[in-house]
Amino acid sequence: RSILNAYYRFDEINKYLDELSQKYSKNVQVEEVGKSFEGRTIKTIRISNGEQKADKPVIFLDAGIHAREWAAPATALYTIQQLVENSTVNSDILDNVDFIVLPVVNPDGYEYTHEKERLWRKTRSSGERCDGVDGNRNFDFHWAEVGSSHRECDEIYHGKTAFSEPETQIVREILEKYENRCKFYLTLHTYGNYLLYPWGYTSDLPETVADLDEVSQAGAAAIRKATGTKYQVGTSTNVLYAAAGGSDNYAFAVNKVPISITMELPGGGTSGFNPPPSKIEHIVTESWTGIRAMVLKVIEKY
Ligand code: 0X9
Ligand code: ZN
Repeated sequence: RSILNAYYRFDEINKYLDELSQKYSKNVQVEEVGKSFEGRTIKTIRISNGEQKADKPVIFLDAGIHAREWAAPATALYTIQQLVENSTVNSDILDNVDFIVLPVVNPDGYEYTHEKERLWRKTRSSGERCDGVDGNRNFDFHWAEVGSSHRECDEIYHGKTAFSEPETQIVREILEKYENRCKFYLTLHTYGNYLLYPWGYTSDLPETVADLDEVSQAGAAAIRKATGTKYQVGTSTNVLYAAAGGSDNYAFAVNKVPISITMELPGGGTSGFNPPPSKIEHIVTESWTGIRAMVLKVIEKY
């Protein structure tokens, strides 16, 4: 079992992070950032080149806010592995920025998709009639507006209040902690091969659309060149649909992260959300090519 041929369970993921931090203690720090609704310990991993510079720019990558989107945590793990174990090749990145990775935002949901219901999307917080909140509708920016639901049984239920979920509070806290330092927030989802940037609640374009587009296009071009896979690039609203309360728009608008992108990885399997394990290696290596290109473009620009 390896990160290239299996979808790790949440405990295995945490163990993997801890092992890396022991083996590469100079470059890797694992931090407990809070607990999920069901009490699972949520960890981030910070990857640097070992120099302790308090004001170095930061890139924040997260995955797995939607439980069933298994290729997303797998890609986060591959990103971690490349940055840590292939650090010579990636010194062009780590000489310039520190990486913070939160590989599974929603571990309760993730484990639930392994144990009970493969296509569960939401968190696992208790409701009156139905459980769970769509984490990517729970952020406090245009919360409860377009493309989200006030009905707790719906897949896109935005929650009783903004940040009702401990898991989205954790993402908010990380964004706050690295405010000003964070130049790039990338959130991994599946599926459909999209690189999406704000806005996600209106078809209007942000003022800095040219910067967002330049970084996203760099990612799409690198992937196209490497494997031929095509990604569609544009604002969430204009290329996918309008949906308010997402983490990407919150980071961009509230924490002023200049580049904030949702990457919708390739689909596979019967539902689109379950590419067989044999496909993991192709998906994660291809995706890393795009992530690397976007990161280098951000470094060049900021
Ligand atoms: O609907 C979502 O949350 C994302 N798509 S998914 O199929 N993975 O559920 C897209 C989110 C794009 N960003 C915003 N609308 N803010
Ligand atoms: Zn998603």
